[in-house]
Amino acid sequence: MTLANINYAWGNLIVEECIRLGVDYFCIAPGSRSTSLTVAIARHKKAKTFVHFDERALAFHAMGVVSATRKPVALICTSGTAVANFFPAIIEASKKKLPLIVITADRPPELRFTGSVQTIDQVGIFGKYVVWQMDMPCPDLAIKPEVVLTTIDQAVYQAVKRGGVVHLNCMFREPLVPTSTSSNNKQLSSPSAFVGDPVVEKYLKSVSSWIKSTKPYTEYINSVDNIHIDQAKNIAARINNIKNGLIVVGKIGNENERKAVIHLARRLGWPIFADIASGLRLGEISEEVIHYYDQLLLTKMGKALKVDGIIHLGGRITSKRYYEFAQTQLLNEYIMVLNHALRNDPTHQVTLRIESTVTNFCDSVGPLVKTRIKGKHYKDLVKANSAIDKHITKFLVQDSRLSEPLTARLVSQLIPSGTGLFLGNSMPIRDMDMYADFKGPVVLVNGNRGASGIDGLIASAAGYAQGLAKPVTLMIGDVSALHDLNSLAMLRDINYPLVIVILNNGGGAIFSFLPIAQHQDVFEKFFGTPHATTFANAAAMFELNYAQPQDAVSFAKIYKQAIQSPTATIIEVINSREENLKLHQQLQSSL
Ligand SMILES: Cc1ncc(C[n+]2csc(CCOP(=O)(O)OP(=O)(O)O)c2C)c(N)n1
Repeated sequence: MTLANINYAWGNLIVEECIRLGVDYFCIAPGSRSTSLTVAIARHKKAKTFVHFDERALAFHAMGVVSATRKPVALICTSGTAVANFFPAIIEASKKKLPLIVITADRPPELRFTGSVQTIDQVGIFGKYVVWQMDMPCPDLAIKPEVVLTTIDQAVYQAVKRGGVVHLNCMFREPLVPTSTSSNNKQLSSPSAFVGDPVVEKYLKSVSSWIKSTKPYTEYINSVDNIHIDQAKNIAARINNIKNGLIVVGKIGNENERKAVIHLARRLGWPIFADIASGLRLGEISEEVIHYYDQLLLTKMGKALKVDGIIHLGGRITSKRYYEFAQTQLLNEYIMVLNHALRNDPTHQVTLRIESTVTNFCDSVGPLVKTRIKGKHYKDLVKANSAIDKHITKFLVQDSRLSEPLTARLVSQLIPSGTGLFLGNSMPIRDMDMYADFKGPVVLVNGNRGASGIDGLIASAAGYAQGLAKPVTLMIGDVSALHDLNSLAMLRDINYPLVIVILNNGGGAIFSFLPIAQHQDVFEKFFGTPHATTFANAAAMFELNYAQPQDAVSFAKIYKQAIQSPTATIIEVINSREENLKLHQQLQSSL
């Protein structure tokens, strides 16, 4: 009966986290599918409950409570038309901008659209009347308990911050009634709430420090304009408790933000892992920046690296290895600063989420953190960073081919300072992230990393050039270039030249790095998607300059001309996917 207890564990996680966030008034309508939630609420000593059989009236009651207390209230019902009965009050709450946390139970996916009893399509049912919603999966041992906690934290933050209704649609698979010995336990806010079933106990081990504490898993601070001095002191104290810290920087705004980050890192004596989109990678030669952190994480030293706290400033990180590294660390804090409210935490590790600009954060908190001398892990990283730089230079120069890593490195060296660099998905941004020469000029880096699509990249880069009012270099894969071929027509109408460096390896090179590449019966046709297309005729059709350099010297010559030309240019660099894979592997194993 472990499944019932996993359902119940999720019920307890949801309820306990709601209560820690101040959502302690639960309006419940009776029903079976919501059993895990109802029982968890009923047995929680801090939960205030109000039960009523008519969901329509219950929802209006909940809204009335919120309008009086201005505190969010939770509203719970079973699956089916019960959910629809919440709608009138949700509309009213949304018009009044009242924070309401609607949690509806639902059937598992195998029972949806099957004619199963009491099953309707509940996903997105409240449409534009909710400010945030999520369809939660069925409780499952394969899904970490942290996922449940960060979801509740995000839901309550969205409801309060944006003033409105959030909808969590929670699927539960039978059996629904818990059998764990905790069923008689009335002290559900204590760690003993989660004991009784050895499988569940093991499952909850990763959140044991959350269970022992009384705080929410991810605390949110909304300080867009100004961090209050008390909050700043509190944040600084948490940072001061970190012994071996690391700063990680994703996409950030401008030069001021970059300076503020370096300043903070110097004060803390911590290294910076800087993403290619951070603006701290190209032309930034501060010792704090570990440009080759991705490569470094491949080495023995990188694998042995241990930190107990991370400050993550700005957007997501391109390197997959970084996230793998973060998940192996025993972190006491993962502090994330980002200028919007949305969860940006794919590993579910963030303990403190500050909605603020990076400059505001660094200026308010920076002066309050204690100044430290650089630790040993820092000095080792700096040394390794410069060793990797030398190694990459040597490795790429000795190779006579115009490979994709070498092309990325050449672009990072040759691109004129202050112009734009737009990086396509999937290998171009990775090549630049791994092999760019940080000693090159400072440029403005961008890419479509929100959803990481391979569509619209030429059009986006053209728009970026127009918006920046500067020339832009676009590095793009061949499949992505084919995908957006008709956007070449746009290049006649923009005022600033675009240099499109197409890394043509005759298909999708990224897939050669994935385990599916071992399945030769399906790989080429369905993943590699080979083609023999080259782009000379496309350039001719759209009246663009075109060149196909064969080596580094001719690439440099052509690129320098292209970036000065008023007409857009396609520079096509031909490689094979097999050789590209081999080269990456050789380079990485040589480290
Ligand atoms: C619109 C869209 N369709 C499909 C994908 C899945 N996808 C990711 S990378 C890739 C292949 C890209 O090939 P290419 O542009 O040649 O770049 P390379 O992998 O060779 O660097 C595909 C199809 C996607 N990200 N976006």
